[in-house]
Amino acid sequence: MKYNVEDCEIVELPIVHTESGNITVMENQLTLSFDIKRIYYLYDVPMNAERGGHAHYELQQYVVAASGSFTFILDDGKNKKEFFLNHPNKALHIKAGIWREMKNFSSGSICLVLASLEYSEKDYIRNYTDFLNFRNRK
Ligand code: T46
Repeated sequence: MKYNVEDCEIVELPIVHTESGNITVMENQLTLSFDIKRIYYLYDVPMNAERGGHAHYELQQYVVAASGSFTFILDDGKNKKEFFLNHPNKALHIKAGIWREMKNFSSGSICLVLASLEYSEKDYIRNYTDFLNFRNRK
C-alpha cells in the first residue's frame, strides 16, 4: 500500500501535568501504531541546515520536537504538506514511502524519532527521480 501526505498527521500525545513539570509517555500499541525498534535524535543542528532529502520504502516513524522547533515538508510525489513541530506532546506520524525535507531548526532543538525498523541503508530512496519512479510504479 502506498500512503499519501494526507495519511501523515500530527498526533497529540497525552500530558501528565505535575506541579514540578510534565510527563508525556509513548508506549508500543497504546499510543503508537507500531512497536518501536529504534530511537534516535538529531541535535546540534545548525540553524540554516537542511536535512532529509530522502524517503524510506518500509520505515514509518513518529517525530517529536523534544526541544525547540523545526519544519518537516512531506511529499508523496504529487502533493506536499508542511508540518511545524514545536511542542514535546506533538508527534508527526510519517508513513512509509514519503519523501521528507527538514529545515528551520531552532537553536538547541532536539528532533526525537521513534522508528518502526532498525537502521538499513537499503530502505532509503535518496534520489528524487528514483522516488518518483517508485511512487508511479503500480
Ligand atoms: C528522518 C529524519 C528525522 C545511522 O547510522 N543510523 C541511523 O539510525 C540513522 C537515522 C542514520 N545513520 C547515519 C546514516 C548517515 O550516514 O547517519 C547519517 C545521516 O543519516 P540520514 O541521512 O538518515 O539523516 P537525516 O537527518 O537526513 O534523516 C533522518 C532519517 O533518515 C529520516 O527518516 O525522518 O532523520
